[in-house]
Amino acid sequence: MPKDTLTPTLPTAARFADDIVTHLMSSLGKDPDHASDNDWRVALSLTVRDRVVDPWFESTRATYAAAGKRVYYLSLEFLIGRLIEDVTINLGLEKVATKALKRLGKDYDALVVLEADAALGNGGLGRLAACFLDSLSTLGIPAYGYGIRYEHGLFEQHFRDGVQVENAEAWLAQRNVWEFERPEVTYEVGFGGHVDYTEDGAATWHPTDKVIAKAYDTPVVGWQAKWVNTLRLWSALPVVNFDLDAFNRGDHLGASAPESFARTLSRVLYPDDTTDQGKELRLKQEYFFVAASLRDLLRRFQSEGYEIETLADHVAIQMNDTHPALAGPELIRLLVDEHGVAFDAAIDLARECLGYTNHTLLPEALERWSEGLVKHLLPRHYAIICLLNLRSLEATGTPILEHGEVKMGELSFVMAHRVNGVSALHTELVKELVFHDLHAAYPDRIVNQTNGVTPRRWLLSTNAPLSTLITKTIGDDWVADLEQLTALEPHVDNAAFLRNFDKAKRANKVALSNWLRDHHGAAIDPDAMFDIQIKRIHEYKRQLLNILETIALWNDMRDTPTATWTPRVKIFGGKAAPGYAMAKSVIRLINDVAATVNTDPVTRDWLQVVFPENYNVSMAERLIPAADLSEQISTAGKEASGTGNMKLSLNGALTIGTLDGANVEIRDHVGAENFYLFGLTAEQVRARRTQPDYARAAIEASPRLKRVLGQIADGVFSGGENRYGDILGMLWDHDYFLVTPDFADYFETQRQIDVDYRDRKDWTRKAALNTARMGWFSSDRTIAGYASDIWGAKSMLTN
Ligand code: 26Q
Repeated sequence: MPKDTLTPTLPTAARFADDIVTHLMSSLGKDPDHASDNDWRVALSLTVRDRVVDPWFESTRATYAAAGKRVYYLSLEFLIGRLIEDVTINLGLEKVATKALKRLGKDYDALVVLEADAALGNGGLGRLAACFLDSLSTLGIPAYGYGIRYEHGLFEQHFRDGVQVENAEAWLAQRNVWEFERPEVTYEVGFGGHVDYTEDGAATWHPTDKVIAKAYDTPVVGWQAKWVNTLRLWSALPVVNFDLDAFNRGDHLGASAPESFARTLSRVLYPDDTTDQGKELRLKQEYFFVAASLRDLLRRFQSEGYEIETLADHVAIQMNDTHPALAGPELIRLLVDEHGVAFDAAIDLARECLGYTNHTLLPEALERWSEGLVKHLLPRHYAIICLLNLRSLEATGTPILEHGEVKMGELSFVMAHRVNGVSALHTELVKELVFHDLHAAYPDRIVNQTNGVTPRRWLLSTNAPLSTLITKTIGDDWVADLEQLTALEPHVDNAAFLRNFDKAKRANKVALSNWLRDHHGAAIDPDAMFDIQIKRIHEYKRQLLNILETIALWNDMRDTPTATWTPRVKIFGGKAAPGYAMAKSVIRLINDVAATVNTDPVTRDWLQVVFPENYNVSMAERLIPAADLSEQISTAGKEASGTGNMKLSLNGALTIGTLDGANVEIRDHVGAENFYLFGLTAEQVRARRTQPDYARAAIEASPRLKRVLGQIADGVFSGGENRYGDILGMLWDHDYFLVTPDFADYFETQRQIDVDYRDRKDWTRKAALNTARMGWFSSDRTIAGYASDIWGAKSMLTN
């Protein structure tokens, strides 16, 4: 059992500074007189990293000694962002590092921002995986994250004349100091070929194409380094590096062909694009990382000498959406073909090990792969899936194979002993809409685990002014026990506390204003309301509703400039999938509106629209602490949970939102009077869709909205050009996501917010109550729920 001695004793600043210089010289080969800031950043990171290895080894030893259960979180995405501040703060080294660098004439804050984001994810699902790793370590649950070490993370977004253009991201262009290459941990992964069956039915798969998976480990440090887990990412390598025969024949390019073929597998993260599914390389990536991860965890299991029948006592595997769904068939294959387990016993054993988390209600987003492709690439798995399909038809009447496709949701469902939704509402809708028949057959399988966010990153490390105030007020136990924030509640009627809360928010707004000025050329007033919508650009998330309301507000301001207007800055952040034309149109419209509105002499002191390019985790860390208003305005029934909604409310933003995803539970926790609700409910949305011409009716009923649509058509924001026929056609004709029916209520609610924001004291009180009541949304609570209800995993920490 690890002891508190794990918590390393802090070095002095002098000692720490010496260590940094030593690393600069010995590890980087740089003379301090000629080192760049980036060199200093690497030296600092290595010095911090030195203090991770002891508790890391200690955790690994304790896990082997305890013979308990390990959790394996399989995810194609880990949206980590930067690690340096996270690791430093968890080790308690922030003050020491800052002082040490000061002695060396360097600024900690200026150095840490030089680390490239690890953008190995698209959005919520990937960031959730990163928060979960943090909480698994903080709770001391032995766990591994398994994924792909993409050479290129999510594309970089630029705006060219307001239009999104994409560039390849290249985080590994700089040295990744947090990973350890494991050249000795490699597995062969096969594709294609054929299957031989013996007379007694035993199968042998003979794949034709093979690649090597090589492990890279990143330590995941929990709070106060009491526990450290591992994120193991796989990189693809060729089995033969180089075709010497081809080279000797004079075919110099062909000699490198095996190399480039294999490396393609871990080359790039696929952008979440529902319009562009079924890419063969994506399926190969899914199998590649599942195969390597399962082989690795089975090797670890066997090294401890257990009987294969006890696998589920030692191993819990969580599938993050259907992306790792091949884990079911692959585990069955390994159990049957390599460990001699009988087929039906193997299904049951695999199911005991596996859990599946669903993250979407959009039918078009549920993964399906053509049977032909699966059969061609993975003939043995295809045969297993066919058997699972028969079993499922017998037991439930629900097929896994349909219309020539493998339905990955159904496959995941039948292969998991628990299927979970990510908010209370989402879980009910999953039961009703996504897996109706399977749920009827297995009524206990679907459970809810509402998402959460790690307070270490999303409050402690990114919001120093507020964290300091909280700790001064209630002590610092909240960092690993977020529900202690309720102790703030009595203080919300204390004028001095409210002043300090407001000061913290104001400091964050000033910092953001300065950053937006320096990096995005935006001039904004820190005393204006900061109204923020940050998330992937998608029709169901309705950035369009927000920008239409912005135009309507601008019109009202110009119509009545003598009225009292509450100054607002509308801030947008987010990327559209490269192939998602409608989402890209919305981006262009927002940028066009910004260009028109921001320079209007009548309104520019009251209304600004800012859309900084390339929204990512590091940008979120700047925006979230500075928000007054959080936009969570998805069409009810479409956002599975949301997690940005939690981060913003935790940091003292009020929410304007629909009854969707976790908004419902956030509102229950913070109180209806501290949350701005508007819009149709999920049930009303479904009813409305059955009414003929509901969009046209809504537009005709709202002169404000009709005027806005007319202005867009007239080219008011596009130099007279009718640029947005796609958006306008969509809104008038079908408006599947009900932007038009929700517009009027949204507009009115925003005007109430204008009024309420002017009562600074009462607004701050509501903001403080949001912070005080959001403790339940810690990912520590979420992970404790998964551990008890799904994994049967225990904490290794005594206190
Ligand atoms: C699928 C096939 C091919 C290529 C890409 C994909 C793909 C990749 C990423 C599909 C979906 C995603 C990501 C989905 C996602 O982030 N969902 C969000 O998950 C969050 C965590 O549970 C929720 O809070 C959000 O509501 C949900 O939208």
